Amino acid sequence: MFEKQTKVWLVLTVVLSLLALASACTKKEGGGEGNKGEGPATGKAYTIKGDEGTVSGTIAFNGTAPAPKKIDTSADPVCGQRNPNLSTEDTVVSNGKLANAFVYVKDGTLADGTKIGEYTFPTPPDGVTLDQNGCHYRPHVLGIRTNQKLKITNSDPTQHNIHPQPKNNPEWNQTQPNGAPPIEKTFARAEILIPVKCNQHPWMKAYIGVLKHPFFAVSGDNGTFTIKEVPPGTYTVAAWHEGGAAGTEKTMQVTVPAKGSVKADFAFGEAAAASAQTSLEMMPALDVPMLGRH
Ligand SMILES: [Cu+2]
Repeated sequence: MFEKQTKVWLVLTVVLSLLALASACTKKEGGGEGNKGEGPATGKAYTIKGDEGTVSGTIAFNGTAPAPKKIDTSADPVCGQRNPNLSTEDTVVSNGKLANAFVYVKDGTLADGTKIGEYTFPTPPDGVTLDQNGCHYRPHVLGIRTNQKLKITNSDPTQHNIHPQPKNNPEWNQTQPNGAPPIEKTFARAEILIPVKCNQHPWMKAYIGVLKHPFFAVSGDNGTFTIKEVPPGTYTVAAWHEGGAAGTEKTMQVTVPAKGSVKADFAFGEAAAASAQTSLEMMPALDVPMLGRH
């Protein structure tokens, strides 16, 4: 009787230890591992054919836009001196048009029948700059390619601590005193979108969209965007805007004609809220614990 009980406990202990081990592995790997095979590029190289087209449009904001709020910069008097009118930038609307929406080709098939994800596109040799200027990030939203250089500069007479919080890429944070050289980083995996904060100034916020292809744009102050050199084909175009836990994304199907252009107009705000869909890309990938995974 005693012996049988001991055996049961032994088996239970072993099973529980294995389960604990499995969940520890899962945690260490993070949520985004294995996400759609965003690793090294394996597809065929796309070459410009001269028949590429354009996707352009306007991002509208329906209803009353929230008024920008003045930011309390008392945590760092230098920021107050440098930028006395610093205010929130989460919803920048003028004349009913929304700035800082990230618009990109999410998926689709070229006229030659190849999925967009099967092609590779050369990484631009030039980097993209994210500047800390007046104690906010400029630009507020930016797009970059996988493995393209991100150059972070500090134009302020104070110290910043840039801290991107990705789900599919490694997280890091780095202090950058005034006068320090630019910090250069890359992101190996596509990710929509990486929130960036500053550990020094709690109000500072930026978003970085990382894509394997060059077909993305950010809406300007007049709400318009243009994505050029898009190969003819039928695509899902997505517009992402910050807000809520993981932003809001809207999608639509478009067909880009050879040497032609197509419109993709989106709307955010009140009237559009009902059809809003929360970005799935930003949610942690479902990860089932597996024994002996590594
Ligand atoms: Cu800062």
